[in-house]
Amino acid sequence: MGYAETLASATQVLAKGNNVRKVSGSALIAGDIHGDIDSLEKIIALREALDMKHLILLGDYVDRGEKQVEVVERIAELIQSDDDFVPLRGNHEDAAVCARYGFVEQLEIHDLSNEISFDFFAELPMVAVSSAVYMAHGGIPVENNFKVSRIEQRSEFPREHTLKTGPQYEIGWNDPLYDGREKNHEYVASSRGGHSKEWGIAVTDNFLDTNNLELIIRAHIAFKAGFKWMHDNKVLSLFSSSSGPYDGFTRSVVSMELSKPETVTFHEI
Ligand SMILES: [Mn+2]
Repeated sequence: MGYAETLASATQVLAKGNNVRKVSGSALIAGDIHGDIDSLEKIIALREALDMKHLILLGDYVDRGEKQVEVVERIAELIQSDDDFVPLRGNHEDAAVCARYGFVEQLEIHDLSNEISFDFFAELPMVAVSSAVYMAHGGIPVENNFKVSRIEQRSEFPREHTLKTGPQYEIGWNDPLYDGREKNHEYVASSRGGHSKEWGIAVTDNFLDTNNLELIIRAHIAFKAGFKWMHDNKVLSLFSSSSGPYDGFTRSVVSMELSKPETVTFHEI
């Protein structure tokens, strides 16, 4: 199958699911990929080697890096053969962002369809959740007593090629405050612009209490070390690309038992 057929088939598989994927057992979890096909192949091989049930990718497959089309096609391929593979939607899986940061240009170079690509991106789930862990690309919406179940039904949140506001948008774009600022602010407007926000530890605590969870694992910030713990170890940020502008960055992933946050184990790939 070529790119168009592979994505169209994967889109049909994804359309049967909702915005939130329930996960349990063991998992390998990775952050931003940004066109780093070498990273993606190593992540897939590591999940096999460690015999992890799930592979959970936290989004941002395209823009900036060198092999964006290859990464998207590989993810679409895996979706068709593996129910335990959970690729979440990042803020870069968005038509307006891709027009600005490189993927639309890559599609032109490879003579591939924008429409098929963005239909596929729009069907990706936003969130994976276990009995203890919430996983999303950016994180959580700044909303008092926000319940994960509120965004579950795809019928209430139509899949848009471009997200502009609302809980889905904030899940893809928001960042945790850190380096002390998390204790001084409930939330602030994000330096990323748009409607995105940076949230403090009070929002993390309210969210975890409301949903009876213990840990948030998210991506979205390019930490050179590949990861950062925040909010008294209740938020873990991951980054897993060393392609393009991220040359020299450490690619971090974690394996864990999804019901036990204390089992988080780091791997450099
Ligand atoms: Mn991002």
